[in-house]
Amino acid sequence: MTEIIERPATAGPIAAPNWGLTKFLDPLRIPPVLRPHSWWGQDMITIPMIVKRQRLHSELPESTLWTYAGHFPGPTIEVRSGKQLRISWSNEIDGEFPLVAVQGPIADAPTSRPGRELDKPGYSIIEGVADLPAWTVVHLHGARTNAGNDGWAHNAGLKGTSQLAEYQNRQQAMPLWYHDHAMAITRFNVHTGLAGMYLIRDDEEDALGLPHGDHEIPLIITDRNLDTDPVTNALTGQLLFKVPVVPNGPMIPFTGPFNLVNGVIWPHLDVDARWYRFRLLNAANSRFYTLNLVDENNVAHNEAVRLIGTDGGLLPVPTELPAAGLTVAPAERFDVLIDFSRFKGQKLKLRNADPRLGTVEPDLMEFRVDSRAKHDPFTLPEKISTSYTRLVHGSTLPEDHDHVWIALLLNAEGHPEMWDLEQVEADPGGEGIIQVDDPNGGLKTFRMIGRIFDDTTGIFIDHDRWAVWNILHVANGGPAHPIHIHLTEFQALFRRSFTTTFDQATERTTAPISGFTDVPLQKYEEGWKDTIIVNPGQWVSVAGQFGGGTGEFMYHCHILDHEDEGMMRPFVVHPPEVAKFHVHPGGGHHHDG
Ligand SMILES: [Cu+2]
Repeated sequence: MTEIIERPATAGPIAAPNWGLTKFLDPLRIPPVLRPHSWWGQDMITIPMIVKRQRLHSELPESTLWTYAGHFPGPTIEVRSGKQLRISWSNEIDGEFPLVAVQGPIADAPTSRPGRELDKPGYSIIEGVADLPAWTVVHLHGARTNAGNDGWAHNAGLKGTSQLAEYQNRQQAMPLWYHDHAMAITRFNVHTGLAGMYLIRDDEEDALGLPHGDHEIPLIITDRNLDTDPVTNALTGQLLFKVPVVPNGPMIPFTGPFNLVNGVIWPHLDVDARWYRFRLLNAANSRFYTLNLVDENNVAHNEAVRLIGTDGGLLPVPTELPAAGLTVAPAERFDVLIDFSRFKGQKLKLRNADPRLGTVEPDLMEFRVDSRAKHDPFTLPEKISTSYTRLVHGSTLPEDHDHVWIALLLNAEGHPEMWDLEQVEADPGGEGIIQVDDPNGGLKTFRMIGRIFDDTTGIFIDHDRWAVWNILHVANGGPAHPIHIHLTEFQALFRRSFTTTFDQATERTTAPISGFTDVPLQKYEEGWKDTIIVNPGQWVSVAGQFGGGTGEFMYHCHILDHEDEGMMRPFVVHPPEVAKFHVHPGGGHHHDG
C-alpha cells in the first residue's frame, strides 16, 4: 500500500478539466491484501466498517470516508477455491453521513463541475441524505452462498451490530467484489467508500504462471465529485453527491468530474518493461468507461493488451480489445494483461473514450515504463482456461432448464422500471402486457407480475437447475442497463435487436415485438459473467446454473441509482423436493422450460 504525502495545493486556477489538481501526481494506491488462510490459518475474520480520513489526491485536504478496515478501496481478500471463509462484517461507523447531496437543473450540466452551487438558481440540498444513519449490509458480488449470507437489501444493520456471513468459495478462480447493498440507499453507502475486491484462486489459474505479486494489480475505477470552499473556491475534500434534476422527469444517476483508480484521482504507476496482470473493476455508481491504452499523443496501443477473464472466470483464449476500446459497465470485471516491454522508457495512459463523458477529463491514470529491459518469465499462452465450455442452446446447455422472462422499460411517468413477466395463454387486454413473436417459438404473451421490489416474488428456481433468463429492453430509447443476477455466473447466449412496439403511455406492446436481428456478442462476452449490458431495443439471453446456495436472492440493474429507485426484484432458489410443497402466488408452478 502506498501512502499519499500531502503537498501544497497548486497555484493554478480551479477550472476544467482538472480543477487545479495535477494529473498523474500521486502513485497508484494498492489496497492491502488479506489472505486469511495462508497468513493466519483462520477461516473466520472480522472486518470492521469504520470512518477514515484519507486524501483522494495529495493536493486536496483529507476526505471523510466510510471504509472496510480503514481502506478505500477495502482490502483485497484472497482465498483458495473450496476453502470456506466466514467474515464478521462489523458496523463501527461513527458520526455524520459523509456526503453532501445536492441537485441542480439538468440544463446547467451540474455533474460536470465541483461545488454545491447553492447560490445558483435551481440548486438545492437533497433532503434526508444528511440524516441517514450508518445502515449497512455487505454483498459479496459473484458469490455462491446461501441467501442469509448474501446481503439481502432489507436486512441491513445499524452501528454496533455485525453481519455474519459464510462464503464457501466453491467456485473457480474469479474476481469478486464486496460492497454495500442497503435497501434504497446503496448509491449513497457505496459512494462513501464501502467497496473492495475479493479474489478466488485455483490450480488452473496457478498453472498458467500469470504475472503475480507486484505484477498483478487491482484497478478499481470510480468517479466522485467534491465540494468547494465558499470563500476561496478551492476544492475541499468533502464528497459531493451532485445529480441533475429533470422537472417531473426521471431520476438521473450520479456521475462526477473526478475519476479515481484505487481511491486516487488520476494516479500514476511505475512499471517494469514486462507483462502485468490487472484486475479491472468498475465500482462507479453509474458511469460506463470505454477504455483504451494510449501513448502521450493519445494514439491507442490496444494491441499490447489481452483480455484473459471476465466477471466469472478465465476466458478460453487471450482476446484482443475491441477496436473502439473496452466498455466496462458498473460492476463488470476484466482480467487484463498488458505487455509493457514494447514501450521502454515511455509513458502510457488509460483513457476513457465513452461519449457520455462530456467535458470531464478522459485520462484515468498513467503508466511510466522503466527504460531498462527486464527479464520476463511470462510468455502469453495460446490457451487460458481449458475447463471453459461454451454454452449453446440445444447442445452444451443442459436440455432440462427453466426460462425466465424480464422486461426493462420506461413507465408511464418516464421512470426506468424492471418487470417480472409470466407467460399467459392470450392477451387479456389492458396494461402490463408484452407480446413477442419469438423467431424460435412463435407468439408469446407475457403479463407483468411484479414491478417494484416489494411486489410479490414471482421467480422460483429449483436448486442446481439451469435457467435461461431472457431480458427484453423494450423502452423506446433511454439508458442501457447493466443487469446483475445474484448467486450465479452465466454465459450470454445471444443479443438481438428489435424495433420496439412498447407504448409508454399504456405500458404495453401495441403489436408483438418482431424483426429480431442478431447483434454478435463481443468475443469476451462469451466468458462467464454475472453482469451484462442490455441496450434499449435489445433482447439479451443468458444461461446460468442456480446452485451453491438457496433462499431469496436479488437481481437488479447495477446502476446503483436505478437499483435504489426500483430496478431490483427478488427471486427464490429452493430444493426441488421442497418446491412441490410450495404454494405459489396466483397458484400453479412457474416452470415453463
Ligand atoms: Cu439501470
